[in-house]
Amino acid sequence: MSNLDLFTSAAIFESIQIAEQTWLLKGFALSQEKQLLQAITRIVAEAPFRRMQTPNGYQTSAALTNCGAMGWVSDLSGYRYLTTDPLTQQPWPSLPDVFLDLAKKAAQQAGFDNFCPDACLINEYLIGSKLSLHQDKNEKSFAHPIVSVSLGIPATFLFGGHQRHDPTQKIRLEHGDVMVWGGVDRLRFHGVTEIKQDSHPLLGERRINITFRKAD
Ligand code: MD3
Ligand code: FE
Repeated sequence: MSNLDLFTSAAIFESIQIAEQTWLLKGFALSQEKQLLQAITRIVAEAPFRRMQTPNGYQTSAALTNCGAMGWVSDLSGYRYLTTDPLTQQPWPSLPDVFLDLAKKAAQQAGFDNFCPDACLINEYLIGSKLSLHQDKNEKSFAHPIVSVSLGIPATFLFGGHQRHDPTQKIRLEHGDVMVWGGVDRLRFHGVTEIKQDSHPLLGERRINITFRKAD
């Protein structure tokens, strides 16, 4: 399929291969920005952004929420996926069609067919927020890829290796960018450096990252 006709005939993006099974799809989500932000507004009305306690007694730097069947949570006892929001005891808001559609198309574009995410973590970074180097390994199987969508002000993403102290590559993630990684790259260490002062016309002084996973 050409890069021109995934959403509308106007959608144009560049695919940059970062590693063997890691792709940066520049601007892939741009044509859906309004629908994505509308969906986030609805989700956050039901399940607000909140910082979470970490197992070592700190708080996450970013505020977060979830939609979909499984939601990623952190507290003093560890990290895990839950089917309900600990704040409300209610199921997480459902995964909007525009989210699922985008995640599937991005995965397919990067060579992962039939991606069927059941978890969608939404991170809200304010100026100064960061995410330390880590691996995503709370999912039952690492056979599925992960898709991440960046919105709002830019971030510097740290892309590492399979050991914490392996060298990292810095990648700028901008509004509308989508990253997809899986296979041999699924367990790479990664993080986000401190978000610098900036403002985005639609989101203000914020970055929102949406991460799709198959958790169960
Ligand atoms: C990992 N979020 O929530 S995802 C997370 O921007 C998380 O909010 C980040 O890491 C965020 O767990 C980054 C982007 C990403 C992109 C490519 C990767 C993570 C990757 C390639 C390999 C491993
Ligand atoms: Fe991660």
